[in-house]
Amino acid sequence: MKTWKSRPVPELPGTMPALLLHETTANRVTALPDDDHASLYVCGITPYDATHMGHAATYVAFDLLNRLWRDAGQTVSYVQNVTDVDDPLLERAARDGVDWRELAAEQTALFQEDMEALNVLAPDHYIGAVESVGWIVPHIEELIAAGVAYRVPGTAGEPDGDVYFSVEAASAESHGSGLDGPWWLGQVSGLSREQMLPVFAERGGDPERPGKKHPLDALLWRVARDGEPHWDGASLGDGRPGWHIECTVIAQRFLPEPFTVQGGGSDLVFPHHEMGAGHAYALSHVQMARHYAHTGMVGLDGEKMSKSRGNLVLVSKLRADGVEPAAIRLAILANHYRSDWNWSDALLFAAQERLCTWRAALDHARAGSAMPLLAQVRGALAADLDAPGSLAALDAWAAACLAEPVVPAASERDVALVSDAVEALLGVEL
Ligand code: 5CA
Ligand code: ZN
Repeated sequence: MKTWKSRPVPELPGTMPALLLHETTANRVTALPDDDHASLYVCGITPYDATHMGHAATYVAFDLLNRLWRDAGQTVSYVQNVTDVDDPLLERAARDGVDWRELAAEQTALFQEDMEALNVLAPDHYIGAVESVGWIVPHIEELIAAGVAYRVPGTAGEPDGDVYFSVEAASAESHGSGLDGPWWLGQVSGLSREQMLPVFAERGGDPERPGKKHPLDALLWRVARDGEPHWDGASLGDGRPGWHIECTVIAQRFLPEPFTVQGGGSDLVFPHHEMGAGHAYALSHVQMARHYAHTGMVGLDGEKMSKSRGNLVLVSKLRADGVEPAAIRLAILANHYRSDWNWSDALLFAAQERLCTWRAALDHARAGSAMPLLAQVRGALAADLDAPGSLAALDAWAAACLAEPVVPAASERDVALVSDAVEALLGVEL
């Protein structure tokens, strides 16, 4: 699928410190590998409604990581998917009497415009579920042949042949802790099976489906039903893939095994990233990702912002109202990516003020002030993407500039370096 356009990233002098990032499975901040090449997969949108502030915050957070790797001189391969066929998308299209393909295409285009406006660097590969069906089918066949997937007979009005991933068969019996060994159920999420059950049901799983070997077995292939889109599934019969296998196959196809970081919102830790890791290990006997990173949930008035709840603040709506995208980005960056936080008008207002202050301060940039500021901004971001810490360093720099107007004029070198640093590292244009 076509991706959006990235703006150029200025090169900065000096060096980036070693990058530390919170790792979900270990639940602590760990060092990222400093190899020449880094690879990133971030779970993309299900395009049935426009980009809300929660999506934007997740993609901006991983955009920081992408920018830091580049600043450190590492090359980055970045892959993102679009879940352009899935139950919620089909339900929304049916509710609104529109074609699901058109709905997906429209919302994906709008998402790309939002990402471009927010100065999020584009992935190298932007891949739809629909375009990956043909790659997925043989991998599901492999899982069946390996004895870790099975067909469920039709019961209670369901047709024969849906394929499920057997968590018991795929799970290693003996295992250590950590990611670099065989997968077992709980390796990524750290949840007990009792804790998994309600979350599984809440997030697209079907623990009650009759005929499954284990309630937590995850859908790999849904055979065709009347009125539902379906594709040629070779020996599986016509149908469509389950959600987790899509991301696994796309990641394995376009990234090294293991790739460096798997990212997404914290709502994806279980079952999505847990099952995805299980599918990947069962297919290749190599762990899927070296590091799992998750963003906190953005809410409105204390409730998670979600398309299903309808409590959305849309990036496109704010843009249409004339809000500068750089201010939206700065409002997001005022929160640490791992915390759960609420969107508010006050947050946006504060970001607009901050942008004005920084711009005014540039006119008074003092000679020699930019390099120490750059070191502080890099230091904050390298320590688990502490964007609020980097904003505080810039606020302090701006306050110092504005406190004493420079005579006769601002240092041009420092003006250029501060604006390049803010653009390259934070993705904000001054
Ligand atoms: N298509 C799947 C991933 S394969 C999906 O979760 N789509 S989504 O449209 O629901 O979400 C897109 C991304 O935004 C995911 O990474 C998700 O974890 C993240 N996300 C969704 N809601 C929020 C929220 N309220 N706050 C922060 N991130 C969110
Ligand atoms: Zn995904």
